[in-house]
Amino acid sequence: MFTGRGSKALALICGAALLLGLSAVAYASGHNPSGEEMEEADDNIVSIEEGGFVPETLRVIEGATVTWINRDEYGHEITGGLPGAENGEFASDRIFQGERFSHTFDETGIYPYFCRLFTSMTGVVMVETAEEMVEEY
Ligand SMILES: [Cu+2]
Repeated sequence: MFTGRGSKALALICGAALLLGLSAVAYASGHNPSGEEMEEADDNIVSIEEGGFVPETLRVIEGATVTWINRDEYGHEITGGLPGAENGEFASDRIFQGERFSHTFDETGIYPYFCRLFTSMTGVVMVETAEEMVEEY
């Protein structure tokens, strides 16, 4: 909604910038605050709040199911890939306030995603082996 179809080139540039910044972001947000919200103690949750994904970068172990919960007042559509370059890895229908969407990541890798409705909304799921997860601590 913020980025029209005509802004494809800009979106691609933003996508490239996203990839470049990816590793830095990943390390910066590798530790999720936990324990404060007992209701959602599961680590494999991305909250949609105020037009953004929280956390923007989520690290999970291969085989994990990630669930996005829409705590925003607007509907959103989770879409694998970068804005302007959907990759078909996963895609939700429109999820409205209070609804959720889940996807299971069976293979390790870096999975960028964005919101098809508000393409400035981007996030990343990093799927790692148990060994890789341990190495960071
Ligand atoms: Cu959205």
